[in-house]
Amino acid sequence: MQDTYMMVKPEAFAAGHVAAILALAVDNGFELVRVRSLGMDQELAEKFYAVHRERPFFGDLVKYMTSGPVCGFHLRRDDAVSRMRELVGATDPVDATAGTVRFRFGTSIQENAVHASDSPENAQLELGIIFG
Ligand code: 3AN
Repeated sequence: MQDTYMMVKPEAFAAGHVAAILALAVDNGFELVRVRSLGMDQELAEKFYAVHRERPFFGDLVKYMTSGPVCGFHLRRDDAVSRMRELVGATDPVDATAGTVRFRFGTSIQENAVHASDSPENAQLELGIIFG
């Protein structure tokens, strides 16, 4: 069993997609371990996305992630990190395969519905940041 972190981003939260996204995860064999809804402040968003600090979109990303509530899920299954990345789909929703979360709910490369950990190490870091 492996743990991962998935987070519904502000535009998908505001559009009412939290329950549908969680249902997709559960239907794909993920067990819900913990859930937390929160509003990220600038300090938390910068810490969460610290790996992207040097990217040109960092400022916009932090502004976006602090624009409204998000909902974080601690999820578990075998091979959870890769399975969740498959379920979430490509970063840009226009490149995402039909049936993926971003295909269904993403609206742009930045407002792409959800975050999902990209490695088991980052999953542990992110779970620590959000759930303590
Ligand atoms: P992913 O979320 O698919 O792992 P990353 O880690 O490259 O993608 O990017 C983290 C987040 O930064 C994305 N989920 C998206 O919100 C935003 N992002 C990535 N690339 C861009 C871009 N070119 N322009 C604006 N925002 C971006």
